[in-house]
Amino acid sequence: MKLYITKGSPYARIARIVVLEKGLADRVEIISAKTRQADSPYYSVNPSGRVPHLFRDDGVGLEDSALICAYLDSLDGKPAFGFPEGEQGWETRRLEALARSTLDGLAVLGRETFRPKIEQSPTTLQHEADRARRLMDVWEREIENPLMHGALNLPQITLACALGFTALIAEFEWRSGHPKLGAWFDKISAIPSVAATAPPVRR
Ligand SMILES: N[C@@H](CCC(=O)N[C@@H](CS)C(=O)NCC(=O)O)C(=O)O
Repeated sequence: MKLYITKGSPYARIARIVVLEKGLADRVEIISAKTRQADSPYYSVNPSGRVPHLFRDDGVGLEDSALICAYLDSLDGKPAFGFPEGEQGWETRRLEALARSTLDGLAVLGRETFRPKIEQSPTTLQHEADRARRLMDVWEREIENPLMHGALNLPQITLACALGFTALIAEFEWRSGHPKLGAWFDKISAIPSVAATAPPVRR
């Protein structure tokens, strides 16, 4: 299988963590794609131009981190990153959706800050920074949920990738006022699959 990524993409990082956690590193070739570039050869692999994209052994291409993770997780017949039945399952889904919402907002904020200053929208920057700050306050409470601790799951991976992505956004600082979230992030960042996929530091 081939997994197309960029080193800085938090969505691709979610899939890369699952590759490592499921012991699939020998079966999945990681390929760096050129995204957001006119006429990139990557568009012939994935016309949407987005990462992650998984090319399965049977030639079928899958887009979207959640779908790719579900597929990779299913391969050994022992899914570890699905959603349990009942109340626990709804709680896991709720946290995963909240983490994904946080990531979606930070992805927009990051994308805006990476543009040349002259092209940046102050309105978008303000809107997304405000959203992200509100969500950091929510997570400072939610991080005490038992599901955010213990066996690694999709809410934890998604939130780790969202917070990890902020290392690329110089303008956004979230640690002050969020000591529990900061401590949680430091701990999860030390897990080998999370540490091995950290985004490159932006200079
Ligand atoms: N919902 C998708 C989002 C993927 C996504 O937005 N990826 C970004 C990188 S973080 C991308 O490939 N952007 C390239 C582009 O917009 O052309 C997922 O979960 O995989």
